[in-house]
Amino acid sequence: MAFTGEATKQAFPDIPVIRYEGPSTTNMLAFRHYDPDAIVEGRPMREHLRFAVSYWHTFRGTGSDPFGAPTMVRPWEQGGDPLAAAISRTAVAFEFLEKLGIEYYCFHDRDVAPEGATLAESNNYLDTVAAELKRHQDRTGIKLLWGTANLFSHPRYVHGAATSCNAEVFAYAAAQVKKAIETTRALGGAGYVFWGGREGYQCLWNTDMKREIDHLARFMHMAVDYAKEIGFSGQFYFEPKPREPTKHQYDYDCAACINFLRANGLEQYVKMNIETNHATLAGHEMQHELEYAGMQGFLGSIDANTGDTLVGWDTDQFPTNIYLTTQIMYTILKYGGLAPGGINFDAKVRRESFEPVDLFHAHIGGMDAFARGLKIAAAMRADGSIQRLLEERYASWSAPLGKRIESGSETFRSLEAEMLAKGEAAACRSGRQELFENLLNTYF
Ligand code: XLS
Ligand code: NI
Ligand code: NI
Repeated sequence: MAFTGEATKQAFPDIPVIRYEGPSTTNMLAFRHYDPDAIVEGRPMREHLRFAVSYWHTFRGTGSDPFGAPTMVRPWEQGGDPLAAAISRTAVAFEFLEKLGIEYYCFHDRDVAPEGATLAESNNYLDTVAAELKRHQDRTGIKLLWGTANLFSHPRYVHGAATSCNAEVFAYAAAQVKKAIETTRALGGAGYVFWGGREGYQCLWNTDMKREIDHLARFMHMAVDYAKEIGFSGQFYFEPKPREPTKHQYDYDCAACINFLRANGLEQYVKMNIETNHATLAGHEMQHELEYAGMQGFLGSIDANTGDTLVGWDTDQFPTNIYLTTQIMYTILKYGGLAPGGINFDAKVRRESFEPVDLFHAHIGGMDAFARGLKIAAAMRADGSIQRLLEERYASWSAPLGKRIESGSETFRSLEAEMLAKGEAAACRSGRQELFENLLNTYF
C-alpha cells in the first residue's frame, strides 16, 4: 500500500511508510517478519492476519490512569470545537494506517464522533464524521473490520445499558446501537461487536440477575432483527470480559457467552470476539478461549493484546510474546482462519510511551510478533510432529472399542461386560508434557 498523503500537513512527518526489510535489518521502523504478500499455507500473510487498528486506544487514548493525568503528546490535538477536531483526526488516523500498511480499523461510535447534547445531535455528529471516514476509505482502500457502540462512558450507563434497571436507559442504548449498526453498514463494515462494558453487577443483593440477562438477550435479538431489516450482512460478535469495570460481567468468558447465545437462540447469528487480556482476567489462557470457541464453530475475531503478569488490570498492552502469538496462530490455522474477522490491536501504548513514534513501534512489534507466530505455526503444521504425538496419545479411541463408544454403539451394560471380562483397563501411558513443550521450542 502506498501512502497517498492527502493531508497537507502530515501528523507524522518524520515517519516513512513502514516496509518489510527482513530479519537482518537494523531499522526499527521496518518489519522483520510481516511481509504482507509472502505466501504461508497458500495464502498471503495479509489475508491470514487481517490486522486492524483500534481507533479508541490509538487515536483517543490519553494515557490517564486512576492515579494520574493524561500524558500523551499528540500535536494534532489542538482542542477547540470537538466536531472539527474529530474530523481532522480522521486524516491522522488514515495517515497512520497507510504508513503501516494496515488495511482495517475498528471504532466505537463515541470515539470517532463526540457525544452531543441530545441523541439527535449525537447522531448528526456521527453522520458527519462517518462521511469523512467513508471518504478516506474510498481514497485509500482501507476498510472497517467492525464497529461498536460505547455503552459505558456516559453517566446514563451507570447501571449498565441493556442490563440497566432503568428501562429508558435500555431504550436509549437500543437507539444508540441502531445508529451504530447503520453507520457500520454505511461504511461497509465486515462486523459488529457487542461488548457492553457495564453489563454485570457490583452487588448481587440489588440485582435481579435473571431479568438482566433476559434483557441482554432481548437486546441482541433486536439488533439481529434490525440488521436483517436494513440488510446489514456483517458478522455479529460477542466479546467476553469477566470483570472490570463491574466485579462480575455476564459475558465472563467464551463458555458463559456461548451458553448465553445458545440458551437464547442467538447461536446462528453471533460468534466470539476473543481478547487475550480478557481471557487471562477470566483465569484462562488465550489458547484455551480460542480452542473452546473454535471447536464449537464460534471463533470469529480476536482483540490482540496482552496483560502484565504482575498487574491485575486489563492493561491492554501490545503483544510481543512470540510464544503467545504462535499459540494464537496455530489455533486460528487449525480452525480455518478468521475471515471475515481479523486481528484487531485492542491495545494501548503505555502511559510512559507518550510520543507519536511509540504508536508506530507498538504496532510494528505487534504485527511482527503475529507474523512470526504465523510462520512458526505453519512450520509446526507442515512438519506435523506435535499433531502425530497428539494422535498417538488418543490412539485407543481409533481402536475398535474407542470407535464403538464414539459412534454410540456401546452402553453402560456392554462396557461393564467388557471390563468384567478384562478385569482391569489397559495401562495408561505418559502424557509427555515436557516432550510436547520441548518439541514446540524446536520451531522457534
Ligand atoms: C474493553 C473492550 C473493548 C471492546 C470493544 O475492555 O476490549 O475495547 O473491544 O468495545
Ligand atoms: Ni476488546
Ligand atoms: Ni481489554
